[in-house]
Amino acid sequence: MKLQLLRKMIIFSFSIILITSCAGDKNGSKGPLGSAGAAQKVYVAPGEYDEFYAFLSGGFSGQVSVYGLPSGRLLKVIPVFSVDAEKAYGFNEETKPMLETTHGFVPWDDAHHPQLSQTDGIPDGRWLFINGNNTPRIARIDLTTFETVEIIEIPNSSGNHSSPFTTQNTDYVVAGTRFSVPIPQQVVAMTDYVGKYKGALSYIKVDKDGRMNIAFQILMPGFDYDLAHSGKGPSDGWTFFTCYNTEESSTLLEVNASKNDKDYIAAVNWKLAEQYIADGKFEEMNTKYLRNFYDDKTHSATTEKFEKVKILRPENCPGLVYFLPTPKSPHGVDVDPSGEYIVAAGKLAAEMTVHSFTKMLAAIKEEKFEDEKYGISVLNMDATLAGVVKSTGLGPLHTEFDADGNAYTSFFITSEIIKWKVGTWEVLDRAPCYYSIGHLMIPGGDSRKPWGKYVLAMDKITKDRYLPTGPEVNQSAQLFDISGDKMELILDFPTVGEPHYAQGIAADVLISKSKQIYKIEENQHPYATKSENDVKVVRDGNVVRVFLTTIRSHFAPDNISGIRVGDDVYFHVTNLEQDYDVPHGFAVMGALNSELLIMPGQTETLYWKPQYQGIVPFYCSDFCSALHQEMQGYIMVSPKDSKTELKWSVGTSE
Ligand code: RUQ
Ligand code: CUA
Repeated sequence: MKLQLLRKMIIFSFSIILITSCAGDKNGSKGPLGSAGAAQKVYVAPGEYDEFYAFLSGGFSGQVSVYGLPSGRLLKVIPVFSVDAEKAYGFNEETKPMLETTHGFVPWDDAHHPQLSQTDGIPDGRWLFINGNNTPRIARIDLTTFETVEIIEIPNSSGNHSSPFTTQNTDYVVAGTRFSVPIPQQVVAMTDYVGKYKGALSYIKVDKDGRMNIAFQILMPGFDYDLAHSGKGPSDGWTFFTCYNTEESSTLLEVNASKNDKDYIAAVNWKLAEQYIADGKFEEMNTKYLRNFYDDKTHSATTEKFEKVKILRPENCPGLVYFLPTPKSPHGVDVDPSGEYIVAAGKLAAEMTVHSFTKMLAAIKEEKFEDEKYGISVLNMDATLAGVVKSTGLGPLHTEFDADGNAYTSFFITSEIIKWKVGTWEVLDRAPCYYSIGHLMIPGGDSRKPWGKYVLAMDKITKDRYLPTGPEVNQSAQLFDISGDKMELILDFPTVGEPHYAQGIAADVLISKSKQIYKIEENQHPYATKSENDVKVVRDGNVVRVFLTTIRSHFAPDNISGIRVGDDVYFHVTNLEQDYDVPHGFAVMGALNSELLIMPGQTETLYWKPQYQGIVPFYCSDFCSALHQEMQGYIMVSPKDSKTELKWSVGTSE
């Protein structure tokens, strides 16, 4: 009954927001500054740089997009979990292995939470990690090249949502399963869910070069693990995961997972886990997962397969995990810059609960437990409580922090950001979002040293904010200036896909590291051609390899004959340019593939199977020079059984 009332309340308040917002009240676009003041704040003059990079997840686009702040200029879309014809990601032979999984080639995922690598709790600009929510994976993007260089599959997991949330020195990234399942996988009736389905929390070790390895997994009760953040400063060594569905229901979760008044935050002592592993307190479980790694030297990805994982069971490892009761169905869990406060946003609660790390340790020591679940002690809520934020907002989702001891929480249902003071819990300001904010981001806002200055709202519903584009309108981001006492809305911009989270970093940290070219002499691609003198076409049975080079403004060779219908043709194209921002493209008529976009000094490979005899053109698809349109060539395709010899040339017609 109570539950129905709550649902009605939520739906009702949500419709009020939509009604008021759709009634043409678009003041939100101006703010108290007026348009001119806001425009000045986001204006970055032509040729000037933005102050921050912002990395937004693409959600169902599977990618990451990079924006400059405060201008909101889209700088790049980085392909991660989805194929991308623009950059040949997942289409060229070099990157196809990146999307291999134990299920086969998966050309898509649901990318949720970008997370910058950190040193001493501060974003250091080495890598960006992001989780794939659908087919459990974590990807790593190298921030010198802005390319995805590694993707690891997470075994025993089903829906990798509470991930990757790095520890403060990037010792680990984490992965918590959204769906619990039988582990190891087997058919267990859903009526037997309780106790038989399990949720794995995975710790993925990140080594000095960024390479990821699954260090261990903790087999948890069959709850749904939603979001996470690792501790920092005094709480370094712990990770906090929100759990919902502590009811362990497998159907109509909308109702059945909202019965308990309180769910939990699982506090995991990963330093203790390391000790248990060192002491041999683990069991080794057979499983399967792949790891794909892209090597900058060979410009190629390879796939490795693994078959074992180390498992820790909390019931055998005292002190490894504790549950902190938290108002129902919490979503975000966020640790303040000091590392002392753990903020949980119960998305069906009106108040926000803040736990104290110091109190948590004391409660553990004094054994202030109120319950036990599958061998895991549940701490007494009053014993860990630091404070309650009485915000009167509805549907709190996620909190970030500024540099001055303030917190900013997004509220989905009442569609607003509420600013409050860490420590006194008093509400200082609130700003409406247009419409229905999900997560928010402050540059460095989940680190030990936030840069502050701006908060970026990622809104779920766009409605009338932009020119209509048919039934589908892009999701929308909104930028607020937070340098004063009051938040001021200064910019709206559409996003790529549906951002579920973002990270921001001062541009200075990345600018000097950004790679401009690949040095041709360092190119170790097995099919690279480093000089026009070395170009060739080689047949081995039905396999034909074309070793091509590009330089403004021609291909070598550009006349090729002797290829036959049904051959397996590989064009290995090396871009000989050594100038910044001079890629060449490569496209072949009728290829069941995308173009290639080859960076200076790089080699990429396009596969093509000719279907018809005749003359087939190829050309450069990236406008590279005044004579770009002349950058083209011909292939003569002979009949299947012909005995034509391979010939190739440039500058001399046969
Ligand atoms: S996250 S808003 Cu809250 Cu993965 Cu989607
Ligand atoms: Cu090369 Cu256009």
